[in-house]
Amino acid sequence: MGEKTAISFEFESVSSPKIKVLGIGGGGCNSVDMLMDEKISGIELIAVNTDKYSLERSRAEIKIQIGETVTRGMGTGGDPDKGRESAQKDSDRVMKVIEDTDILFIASAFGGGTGTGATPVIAELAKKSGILTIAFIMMPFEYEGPSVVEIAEKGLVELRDYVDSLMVVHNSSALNMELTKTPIEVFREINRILLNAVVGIRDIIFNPAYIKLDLSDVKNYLYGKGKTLIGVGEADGEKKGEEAIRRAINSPLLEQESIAGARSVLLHVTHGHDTTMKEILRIMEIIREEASGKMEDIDVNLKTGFSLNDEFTGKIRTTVIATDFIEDELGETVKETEVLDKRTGENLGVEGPEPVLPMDPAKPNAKGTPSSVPTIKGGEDFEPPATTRRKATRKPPFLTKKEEEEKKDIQARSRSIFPASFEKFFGEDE
Ligand SMILES: Nc1nc2c(ncn2[C@@H]2O[C@H](COP(=O)(O)OP(=O)(O)OP(=O)(O)O)[C@@H](O)[C@H]2O)c(=O)[nH]1
Ligand SMILES: [Mg+2]
Repeated sequence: MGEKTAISFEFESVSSPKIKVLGIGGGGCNSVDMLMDEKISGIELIAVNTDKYSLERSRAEIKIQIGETVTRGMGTGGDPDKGRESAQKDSDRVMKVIEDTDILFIASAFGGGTGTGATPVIAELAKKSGILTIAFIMMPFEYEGPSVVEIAEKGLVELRDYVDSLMVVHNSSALNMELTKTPIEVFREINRILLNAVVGIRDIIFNPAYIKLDLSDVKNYLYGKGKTLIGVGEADGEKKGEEAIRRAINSPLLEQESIAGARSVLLHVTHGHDTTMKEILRIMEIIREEASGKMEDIDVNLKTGFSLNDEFTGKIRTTVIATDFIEDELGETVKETEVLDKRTGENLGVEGPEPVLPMDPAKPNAKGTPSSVPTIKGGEDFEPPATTRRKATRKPPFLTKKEEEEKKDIQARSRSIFPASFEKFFGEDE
């Protein structure tokens, strides 16, 4: 008898991925409360606020009061500087709660002081410690007035540098829904986008699948990507595949309301035994059609996972993460606001979005989004005032040296990804 060889395996202890949702300020904490109502498992929910009394009412599992010495337990009264200072003062306590996180969703409503001021500070802390950070930002109703809207938009400019992925909802978009809904129902509808994103990502990572996507895939698709659409769609009936995917890739309340221009799509399909290959292929076809938008021959980097589940007989659920959006060329969603002469109150026309430039010029803007020039009444670029958000196809009127370099870099990378269509897409001059 030969000598017996004892083989022993040593495994590093691997803990399962941690997903947390952290709500900041009044609106952010409301979002967390609404998630508590859904009783979703596998997700830790945290509420952060300056306002001690509103925090006491929160149903979150973990509550962190920030800035006691700054606001003495009250809100900031709409002052983002106080929100920022409060987060800075208590950053250690926030870090302690999030340091073991793999994916952090930050929910915050902008326009007040706590959410707007504290969110960029906390996002920066999270991102710097290597946590995948996804922000879900709710922008104020337009009726709240230009100063609230301006605070919110400045906050968004600041935040962009500190998150991997950004989902923005304008509260005003929800007013296009039935106006018979109560304000709470409207907020719940908005929050459903966050709920779907959180549950969708959890399911991709944890649910059993015969072709499996995992935490690394989710991270690869979301790290440093900026604008993001995460959607879930479910349907039954004859066209269940087609309807499910259309529901997932259209999110009318999100600023990024469709996947047009997305170069990277992660798709997870959950189906029953009755789903055919034809239905699956139709789903892929729709993704490619919708992502390409008006452009032909542009390829989409599409990675897929599949779960077979008896409970899904007769229905299909699709979960989509769309990123790497090509902006401008396909028509960027821009917010245009009326410009009033501060002295006379005269309406001067409309201006485009706030220039998306880094707050600190020494710090690069992660997205390198070009700045815009306001169009002023009487000038060559005059357009009628727009009081509602609408789409516009815009080319950057000029680029800074840095933006020019970033553009060249993007073009070089794009040339290697889809060389055949490059000339057609970017023009022949590069
Ligand atoms: N979608 C949504 N928006 C909200 C909600 N609550 C407030 N908002 C919006 O968010 C903006 C900021 O409000 P809050 O979140 O209460 O402000 P805060 O961050 O607590 O700031 P301070 O109280 O000023 O310190 C408001 O102008 C509202 O438009 C909510 O539950 N859902
Ligand atoms: Mg508050």
